[in-house]
Amino acid sequence: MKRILVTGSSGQIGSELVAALRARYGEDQVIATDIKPSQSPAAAGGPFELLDVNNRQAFLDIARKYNIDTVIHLAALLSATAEANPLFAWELNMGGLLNALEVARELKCQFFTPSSIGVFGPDSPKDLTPQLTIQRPITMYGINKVAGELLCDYYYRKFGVDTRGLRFPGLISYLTPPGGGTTDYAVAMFFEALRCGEYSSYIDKGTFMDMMYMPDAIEAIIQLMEADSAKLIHRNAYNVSAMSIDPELLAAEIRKLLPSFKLTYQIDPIREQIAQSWPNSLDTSAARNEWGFKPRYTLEAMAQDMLCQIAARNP
Ligand code: AKB
Repeated sequence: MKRILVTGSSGQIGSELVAALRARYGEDQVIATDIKPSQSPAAAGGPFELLDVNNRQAFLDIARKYNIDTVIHLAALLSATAEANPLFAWELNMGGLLNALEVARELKCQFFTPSSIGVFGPDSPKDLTPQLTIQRPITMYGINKVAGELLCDYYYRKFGVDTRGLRFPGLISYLTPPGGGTTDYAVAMFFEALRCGEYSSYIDKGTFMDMMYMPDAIEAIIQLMEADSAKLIHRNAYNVSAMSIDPELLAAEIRKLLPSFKLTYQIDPIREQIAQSWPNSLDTSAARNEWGFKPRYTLEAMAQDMLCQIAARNP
C-alpha cells in the first residue's frame, strides 16, 4: 500500500495530482503539504500539513509521522518568477529538492520531481530536441532544473534512491492557474477568450514551445511511478510533450469555437527571450519506448475540453 507525501500540493500540478492519487490509492494514503494554508480542493478529503520545504527537520518529521514510502516533490518557483528573484529561486528550488531527496534517502522512499523544457538553452537543437543533448540553459530556473536532474541521478547511483522525473513542457489546465511561468500565456488565452473575447499575448507570433494538457501530465506521472524500474534508462528526466504551438496556432483553435476571438500582442522581452531559448519541439521517444508514454489530447481535443470546462465553471 502506498503512502505518498506531495509538496507544493496547492499549485497547478499538485491540486490535480493529489486528487488523482487519492482516487487511485485511497484518501488517507496521500499527504498533501504546502507552505500556505490551502484553499485548494487538494487539501479537502485527506490529510494536509503546512510545510516549508526548506525546513528539513519539519519535512522529515511529517514524513515520519505518516510513515510515507513515496515523495512527490513539486514545490518550486517557475521560470519567470525565478528570473525576477534568482537568489531565492536557487534557495527554494535547490534547497527544497536536496531536503526532499534527503527525506527519501533516510526513509527509503520512491521519489518524483518534475524537470522542464527549461533545461535546454540556445545551444540545444531547436527541433525535436533529443533526450540526451547539450543542456546550457540561460535562466536560473533552467540551471536549477539541470542541477536537479543531476542531483537525482546522483541519489539514484550513490544511495539507491528510486528517483524518477519528467521534463514537462507548458502545462495547460483549468482548475488551478499556473503561477510565474513562461508558457502560461496559453492558459491565460483560454480564460480571456471566454471572459472578454480577446487576449494580448506576451509571447510573440512564431515562437513555438511544447505544451501538454494536465490530464496527460497527471497520467504520465502515475504511469512513470508505476513503471518497472529496470526499464528506466533515462529516469531523471524524460522529455514529454503532446503538441508544439505558437500563439497563432492556439488562437486559430480557439476561433473554431469562438469565431470572433481576437489575438493581439504586447511582448514581454524577458519571457520572450526565455521562450526563444527553449526548444520548438521535443523528441519524446525515450519516454514512449521505456515506459509507454502516450498522451491522449491533441491540440484540438485539448482546446475543446478547456473551453467547455472553463465555460461550465463560469456560467
Ligand atoms: C514555465 O513556463 O516556467 C513552466 C515550464 C515549462 O517549466 N511551465
